[in-house]
Amino acid sequence: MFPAMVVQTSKSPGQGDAAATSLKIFINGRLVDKEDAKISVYDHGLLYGDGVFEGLRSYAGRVFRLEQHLARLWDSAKAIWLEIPMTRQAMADAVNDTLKVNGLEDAYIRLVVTRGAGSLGLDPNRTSDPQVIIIADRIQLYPRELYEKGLEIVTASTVRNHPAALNARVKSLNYLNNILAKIEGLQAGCIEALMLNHKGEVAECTGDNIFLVRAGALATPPTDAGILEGITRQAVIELAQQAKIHVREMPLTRHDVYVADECFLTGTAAEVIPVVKVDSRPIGSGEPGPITRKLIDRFHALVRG
Ligand code: PXG
Repeated sequence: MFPAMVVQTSKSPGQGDAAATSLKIFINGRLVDKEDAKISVYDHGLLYGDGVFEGLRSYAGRVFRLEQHLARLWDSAKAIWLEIPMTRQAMADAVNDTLKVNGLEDAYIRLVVTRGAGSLGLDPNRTSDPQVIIIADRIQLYPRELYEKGLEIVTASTVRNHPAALNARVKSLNYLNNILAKIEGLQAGCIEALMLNHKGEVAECTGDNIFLVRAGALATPPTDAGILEGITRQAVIELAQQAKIHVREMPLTRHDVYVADECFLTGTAAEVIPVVKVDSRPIGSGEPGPITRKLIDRFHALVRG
């Protein structure tokens, strides 16, 4: 367990008032200046991507679905035999304290738990002191016009991790699978890319879940398609059900995407964003559709209401 939280201010000479206003980062129970927020180069999070993380948002100072994000973080950690050295309640308090000390209301929050520093070998038993890091910073949203005009995406040739290799439900520090697909998207001029699973079915995008609309109903790949069970995905499923829109979690193919009436993505950073073109094919009318717009409005009301 960590000692009571202390706020440390950089003592570096010459920083003057800037140090006092510097962003504070939580590391292992301490809030330190961004410049002083450092971990070992022997940390297995760096050496092997051995660790887990979460990305959260706060709206008007309130963290959206904090308990669900913490539950997913603890599940991810359990799946990789990593014990988080603090309680969930202490983590929740630390998240709120980190927001408050930085005076942030609308923020993006990154939680990171690494395996800790060890020897230059894979053996996790030869590590000590898992590092718990909380970064709260201003949010970098996708350009506003994309929410009105919609995104164009492409299918990446990089297949989503086989669930028996590294299950996509684990939000691990090894995101190379997604990054390789993201690079493919960027090279095609798209900020997101669609990933298929090892069976060739639609899985998800590199950092967002995918939904289709067909004949007035929603469809999204099921958990066992090898996807991260997005918190935003779950919120949108609930909003759709409240709006009496039928939702089916079912295996989907690229064909289903191409012939959908509407398509949108969900994620903590993106919220709900329309997709209007996939692999150069216009989806539906080629403009954000009415069900997508309705769910965007309902999502805004949920998080900001
Ligand atoms: N799929 C994947 C692979 C993700 O990483 C989502 C779906 C959406 O899940 P949530 O719970 O956010 O609705 C994610 C999460 C970032 C960033 O910094 C965002 C994610 C992951 C990593 C980094 O923008 N999205």
